[in-house]
Amino acid sequence: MFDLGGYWNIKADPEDEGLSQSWFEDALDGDVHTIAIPGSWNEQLEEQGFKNYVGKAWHETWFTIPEVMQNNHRVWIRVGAADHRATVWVNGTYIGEHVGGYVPFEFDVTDALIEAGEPNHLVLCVDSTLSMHTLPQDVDPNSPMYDTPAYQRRHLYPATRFDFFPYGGLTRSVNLVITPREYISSISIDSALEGKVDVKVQAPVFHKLRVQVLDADSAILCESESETANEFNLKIENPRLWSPSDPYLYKARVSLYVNSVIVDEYDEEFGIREIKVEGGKVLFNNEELFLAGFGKHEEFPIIGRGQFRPAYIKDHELMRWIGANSYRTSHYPYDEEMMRLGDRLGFLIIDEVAAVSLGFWSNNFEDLKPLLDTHKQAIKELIERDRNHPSVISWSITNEPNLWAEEFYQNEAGKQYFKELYDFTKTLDSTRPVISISMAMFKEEDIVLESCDIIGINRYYGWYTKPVDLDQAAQDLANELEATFQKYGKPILITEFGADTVEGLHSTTAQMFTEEFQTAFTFKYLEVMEACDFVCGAHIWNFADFLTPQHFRRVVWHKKGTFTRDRFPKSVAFKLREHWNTFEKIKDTHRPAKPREGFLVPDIKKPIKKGVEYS
Ligand code: GCB
Repeated sequence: MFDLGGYWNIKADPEDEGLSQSWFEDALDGDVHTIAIPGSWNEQLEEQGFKNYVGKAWHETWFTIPEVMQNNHRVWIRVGAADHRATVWVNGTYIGEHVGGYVPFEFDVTDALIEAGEPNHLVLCVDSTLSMHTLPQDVDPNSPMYDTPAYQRRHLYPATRFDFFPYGGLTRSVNLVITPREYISSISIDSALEGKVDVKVQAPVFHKLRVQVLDADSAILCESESETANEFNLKIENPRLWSPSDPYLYKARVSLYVNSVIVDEYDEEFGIREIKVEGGKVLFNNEELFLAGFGKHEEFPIIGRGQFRPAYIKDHELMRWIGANSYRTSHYPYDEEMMRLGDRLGFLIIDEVAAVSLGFWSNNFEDLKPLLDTHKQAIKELIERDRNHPSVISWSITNEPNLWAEEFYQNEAGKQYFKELYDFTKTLDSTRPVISISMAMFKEEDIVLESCDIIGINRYYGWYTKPVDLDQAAQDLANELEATFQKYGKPILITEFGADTVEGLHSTTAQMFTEEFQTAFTFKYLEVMEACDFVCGAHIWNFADFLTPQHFRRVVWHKKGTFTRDRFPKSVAFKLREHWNTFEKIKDTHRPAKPREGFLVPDIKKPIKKGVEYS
């Protein structure tokens, strides 16, 4: 695999003329800029007018392949994510199109390559435009509803249906992948606590497949092979379980034979652990689970929603420092490297599709089918990508549908929509609970709560409603939690609660936006929910401040972060650290390895050597 990241060319296409003028044929010309890939175009090229640009932009680079690699191999272009639609050409030949951001896709480009050793021209047209049939959706500018005075006050710039910045571009790595002519195309692994390991392999052509299970030291524990089957049932004796405190990973080594020779081989890591919902509780390896952590965003200064490996490590380290054991990939799938880190470092992840503030436009279920198809496809692609990660404990299939309070929601069509989605998810993966997340409007009556195993609720009593009155907020929250549990008997995760906070603002009285108010708000909520047996966790909104469209209620950034956008702690972080690191509802086995002691963490120092000459 070769990383095609680096400095590419980019040209915006606001008039949508690139296709008709065949911009994919020759090197881009005219208003062409240099852009670092991976990375969103918005902040990098702010001074060139890209800051708020939503639309098409053409990207190009060149790559060469040495002869030994090109001959007798297949060559693929793999794109980690293109937000939100990408069309690909190589040397002027149309290769394919992928719709939907945040997930990877790949194309076989072998037949479009020129002679080995010569530069190939790769062009991707990336379109960040959304619609009512995409995920996420757009606001429908043609709907008369958005012209009413009530909605005029909700308009955002750039216009979005959601509260995060609409970055566009090639946000994750673009790779050249060289495989043999015959190759393994996918591996999926299911395991159970007693050591059962089921591996399913896809390969377009094979004469024999072999699967071996290896421990972390690469010793072979068991194996199986077949000339006809592609499903293997293996067993590990006395398995070492995966948990946050001991994130132990096995490997499935899959070998593909053609004419008795191994032509392709792949190692896929997995962990043995179980997550289930029983009697209003979530059990992890048969112990009651309490999730402490955050809703996050995948975004950073300058790089936008671009792959940023050091920040991925830093974020996990900050979560370890604060005593969190989990997070949600709000409001879209994150870089798959985050899941890999979660596997290694022992974090529990709720994996979300980009179905944020879903809006329906009809009371007739049939009319909603195009959106439902997109939604199912997004769930399918997410599960295909992430199902082998032990860190992924649940699929989040929607966040706050009907946030925009459109009139078509609380009805039979809506119920059927979510029921189909839930059933569909379960057919793809029955081993993980499904979570659906509601907003406050219909409380326990919200139709989305019927179709899930874990109820997620985002609540802002004391902030968006009845601001400042935290005692009232506590009462409202307690009442709603009780009523919701009575109605469904399902565990409830508070997936969001929080207060916008400007670091450095202080007050001696209850004053929104100050650090003291954020702390008071957070701990009032924790007090209420931690007293309820059926609440399986608290995810604070948000881990860090993030960029959002412009609106009078946001001062450039969304400020509900526990950390600033550049990852410095606000005062609430220290109190949370004290609380979560000692909170008895979080079992020791459900905590990632402890951070270093103390507040002033000593640096790692080299011992001073005596007698060494000073230079
Ligand atoms: C929510 C949304 C989240 C927002 C948050 C807020 O419920 O899920 O995307 O950022 O509220 O603070 O308004």
